[in-house]
Amino acid sequence: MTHISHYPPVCNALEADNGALRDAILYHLQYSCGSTKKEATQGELARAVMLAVRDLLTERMLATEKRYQQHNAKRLYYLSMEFHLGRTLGNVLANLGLTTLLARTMEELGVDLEEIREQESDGALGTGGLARLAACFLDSLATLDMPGFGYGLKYQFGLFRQELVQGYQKELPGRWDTEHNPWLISRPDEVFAIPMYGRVEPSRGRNNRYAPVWQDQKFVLGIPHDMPIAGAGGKTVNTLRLFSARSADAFDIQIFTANDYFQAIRHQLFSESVSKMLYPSDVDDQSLEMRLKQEYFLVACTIQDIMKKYLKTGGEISNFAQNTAIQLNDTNPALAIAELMRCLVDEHQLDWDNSWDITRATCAYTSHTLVPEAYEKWPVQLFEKVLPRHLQIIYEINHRFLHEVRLRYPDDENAPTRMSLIEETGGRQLNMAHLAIIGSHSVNGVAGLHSQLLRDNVFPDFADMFPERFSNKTNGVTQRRWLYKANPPLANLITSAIGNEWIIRAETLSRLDEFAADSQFQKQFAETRNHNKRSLADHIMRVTGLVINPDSLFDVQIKRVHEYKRQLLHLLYIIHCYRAIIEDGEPPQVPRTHIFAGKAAPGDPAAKLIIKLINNIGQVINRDTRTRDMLKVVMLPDFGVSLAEKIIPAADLSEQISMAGTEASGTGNMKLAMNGALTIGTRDGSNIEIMEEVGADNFFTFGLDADTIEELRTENSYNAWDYYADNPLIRRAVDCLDSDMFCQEEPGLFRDIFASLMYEGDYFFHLADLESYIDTQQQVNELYTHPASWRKKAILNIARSGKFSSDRTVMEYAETIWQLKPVV
Ligand code: Z16
Repeated sequence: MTHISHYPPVCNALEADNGALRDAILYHLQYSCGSTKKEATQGELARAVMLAVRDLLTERMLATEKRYQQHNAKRLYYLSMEFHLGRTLGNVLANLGLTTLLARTMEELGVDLEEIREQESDGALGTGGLARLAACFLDSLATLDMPGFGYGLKYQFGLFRQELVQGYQKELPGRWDTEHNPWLISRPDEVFAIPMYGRVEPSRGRNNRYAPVWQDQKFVLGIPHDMPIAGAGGKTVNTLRLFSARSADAFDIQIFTANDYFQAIRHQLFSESVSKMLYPSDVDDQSLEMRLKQEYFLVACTIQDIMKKYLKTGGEISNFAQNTAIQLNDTNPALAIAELMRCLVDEHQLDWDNSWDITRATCAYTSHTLVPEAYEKWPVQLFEKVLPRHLQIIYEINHRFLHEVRLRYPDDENAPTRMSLIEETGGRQLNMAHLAIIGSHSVNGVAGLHSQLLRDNVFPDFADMFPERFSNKTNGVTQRRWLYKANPPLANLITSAIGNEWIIRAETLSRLDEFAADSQFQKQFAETRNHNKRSLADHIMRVTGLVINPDSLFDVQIKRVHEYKRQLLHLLYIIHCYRAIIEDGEPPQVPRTHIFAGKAAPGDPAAKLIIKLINNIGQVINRDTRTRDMLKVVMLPDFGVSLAEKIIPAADLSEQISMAGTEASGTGNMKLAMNGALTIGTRDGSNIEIMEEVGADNFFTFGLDADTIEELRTENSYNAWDYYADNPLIRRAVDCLDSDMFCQEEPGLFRDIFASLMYEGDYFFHLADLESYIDTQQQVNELYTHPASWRKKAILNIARSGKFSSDRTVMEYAETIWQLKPVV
């Protein structure tokens, strides 16, 4: 099914002459770092290594571009405000097949490669799954030899680094060095000038054509920086292009010297703030304006860049859509639709209808959420101030669209109000999802259930009017980072059993099916797991000082902390177990270590309090001698790609317990299943599909389904007190939050959580699902006491996880949305 033919990698040529890599490293140590082998710091060595590896990528990147031009290939631009790359070195080495060679080279140089790799910090230009998905897609696109390019922003400060201070989340600047990042190739000569603010003058242009002129703008300059993205085998190297903002004045000596010097510097600060940091969206007006500028900046730089490249290679505007696909990652880059219209109508003097056809044929939109607040809306007033011309264009789009709506639904007088781009209730606002749907030829969700809910509940009017636009593309993750690179012991075992084809064809993992019950294979599988669990135990010891039992069941919940993901449900279960031990003298059947990791949004006090609760429960339980080796609770700080790569290979149980109907897809669930963890999960997001693939026997599911919850909600018939009254075990667990059992030093600290459950309607149905969850956890314990049965199911999870490769996802997008073909 996949198109890749060249694995193992082409650059094994280097093997023949391993002096070349060493020489390149020494060269960069001297000429790029200005150092010597004797004097070099670890940081300089790491930089020299990365630059030497980058040279290999640069050659391939240029060759790839040449190949694309020769084929006049259609290109995909993946627009995203966020990309979560993690570390790059290990991934490049894995994809190029250079890990062993570099290890040997470093040994010759007397340097520990592991230490070098630890020098690199995570490229965390994003918050959650959406950002990591984008990075997985880039890996798959390159592996599939497809001309697909990421477009994003080079934030000076990406996602914050998380520390835990007295159990509270503390936010610190991230460590990814964007100024001197060895992977990035800066291109200051390809600068783009981006207009903002100003006003629009109606005027008559050529041929007496109405030609509005946007003038008196402020300009911000966009500078591209390219990150090479190497696919498996290393034949194709695409790029992720990140823009940074610069002041226009800095380039204009005139302004700088003639006018007020300090005024000029102030303007510089104003401009550069555009890519300063990943602005949170849930915030005050000033940040809102920054966020709008930032989203526009990405979109405008990208469209200019695409156009310039397209015209330079001889493309005709009328064929633009045949040669270009733009994928909008959530609503953040939806402004691309208005900007492309502006570019075609204002700058290329194309007529409206043609421009609109081109725009729609080019753009496609992915929604990643069911959380209503995540759908962006811009106050019209703010929008008009920053982007006056775009507002006009959006009015015109809306005017024409509502005309169609009236023709189509003559008897439904509210249809135009419901579907308008401009919401009139609660202050006038632009609805960016509506713009994204109207201006695209494709709208997709990220898992089967999610796509269905989008059609039925979120955008029913649009699904009725444009049924052919809506589709599903279930997410996937790259097995190269998440299994091959993250879990070498297991990867080697798999390869020894079924060969290495799975690295580029994940569906061949199914060959493992026949090994699932094989006692020899099971034994080897158990060894890899033990090894990984011991490494994680060591890491936990180093980071937290806590000694955990590596033979206990590792029960893992790692993801953003948010009420809908229900870390609280997991905690209520832990409290339940704790009280069973200390009050009922009932030790659990199997010892467990509960491992949490995740960040809360800085502006989300409820999520932050949950983090504190995890830590406090850990404090109390871990030091209570009555629980001894049976129960431990760990929270590891600073969740991100690198930490996930440590935890996932060691996980026995994967917690995917969001309230059904809230998690669009989830992708951590896929990574964990692919590494042989069993899932305990609700029927939500892609859990449903994982269960279908691996088989209900090999998956623990519990809780109410999305339909039932929706029903209870509309009927208003759910009452947490019923569950509290009916089940003394539930009451005993929940009551702890009203008491000071876990907050002796800060009495009353968790009463708000109790109140949200008991007095504020338990919006996420914790109590409704708790009993079913506890019962299912009991089945987990049961199974864990039968290691052979457990291992068999774990191996079957790996064997049947092929569907969840992002290679499959990307091929689906390529075939049905982008019309994108491999170029070899
Ligand atoms: C995000 O990470 C996601 C959705 C969203 O609107 C914004 C952000 Cl930052 C996540 C979804 O929550 C998750 O279910 C999904 O798997 C992921 O996007 C990738 O599609």
